Amino acid sequence: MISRIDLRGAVGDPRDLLPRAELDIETALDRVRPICEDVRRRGTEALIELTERFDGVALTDIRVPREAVDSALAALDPEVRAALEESIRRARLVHADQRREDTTTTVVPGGTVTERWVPVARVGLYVPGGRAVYPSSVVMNVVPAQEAGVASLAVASPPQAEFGGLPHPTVLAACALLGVDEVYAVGGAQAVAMFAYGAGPCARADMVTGPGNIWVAAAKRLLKGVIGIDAEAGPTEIAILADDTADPGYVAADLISQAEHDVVAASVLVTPSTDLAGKVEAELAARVPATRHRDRVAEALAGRQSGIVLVDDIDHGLAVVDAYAAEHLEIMTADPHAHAARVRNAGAVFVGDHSPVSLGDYCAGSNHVLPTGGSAAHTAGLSVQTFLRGMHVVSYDRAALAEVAPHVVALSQAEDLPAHGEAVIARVGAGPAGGAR
Ligand code: HSO
Ligand code: ZN
Repeated sequence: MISRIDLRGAVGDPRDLLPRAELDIETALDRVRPICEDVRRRGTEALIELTERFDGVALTDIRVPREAVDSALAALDPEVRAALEESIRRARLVHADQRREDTTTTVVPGGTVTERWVPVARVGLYVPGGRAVYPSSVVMNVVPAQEAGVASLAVASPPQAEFGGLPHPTVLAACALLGVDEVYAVGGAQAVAMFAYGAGPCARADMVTGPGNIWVAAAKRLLKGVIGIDAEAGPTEIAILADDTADPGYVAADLISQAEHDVVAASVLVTPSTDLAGKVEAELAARVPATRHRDRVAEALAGRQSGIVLVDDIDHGLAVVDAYAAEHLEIMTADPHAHAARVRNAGAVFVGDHSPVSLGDYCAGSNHVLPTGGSAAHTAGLSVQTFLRGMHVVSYDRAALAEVAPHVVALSQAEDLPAHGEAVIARVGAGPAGGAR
């Protein structure tokens, strides 16, 4: 079962004391390189051959027919449909508010810099098939791209023999609900290469996002630069900062909920209360055997990446969770809002007794594509911002250029790039001697 890690009175960087699972992407690179190269050179032909080899499906066309997308929606369970619609509605509310207005700064009279926020033109979204089928992740990737104003959006997901060589029907239905009808039955590294280079009916994309297995992650790393990518998503993590006011049943249920994803998922409780620690251990012992994916959950909780971390007090706990920089951080303390306000590093923070991570996974309105592996210290989750680029638009008139000309000339000389200064002098002359205003 879950182990205890006692950091009370510990000195030094807590990161060294809180182990993390690591994904070894480097070794996958060598296998992925020839696959990507093949797609670059032979396009659709390569995709069809690779799909037969890796997915055991003989495609005639990589594009999923529009009718198949529509009929997947028609066949979708009405309860799941209603839930997805609500998930989309809430996500749209939040992500629409993330849109940015262009700003114009008047630097001097006659000299302005405008920051224009321009969406990426075309985005490819990778959706895994097989064991992990997450229509909710389709929502979380598509909604911010659409709210950013991305004009062209395509989805790729591996074909499944059991579904007649089409991607998973719930994934297709989610695409239909979101108004995405350009879907390709292509998976793995070859899907990333398809978006990066374009192939047959699939025009090249500017960016590819979405979760995936190690081959997808390796292809993204390899082709980064050819195509823009989102952050590499590692195994999911939940950290909970709780004191003795927390409900141990809630804490245990939430630790289990993310452990359910993967045997290498991390579930970490940080608490100054040995009393709570004991109660949570008892709750886990009762709940784990009763949960559907008990073997996977038990392995994840027992893994070295999970644990109950004992700290001196809440201040120490806050320092520990900041150092850990969890993908998801729950705060269940006597004053959760005040404590949450002090958090610096987390992908997303879930405050109080009634904001569990699983709410955020599906229906809070927040995004569930979040930085893992400690990268929350420097990276944000997926948002409208992911799909926008700020573009500076510079506009000076002659007088404004003349006024600053001596400074440009001085800097160009200091860098021994005099032609830079000459480009300005050609327009406004050498300017007042001495360069000062
Ligand atoms: N917790 C996962 C997202 C997810 N949960 C999808 C359920 N479905 C990573 O944030
Ligand atoms: Zn989840």
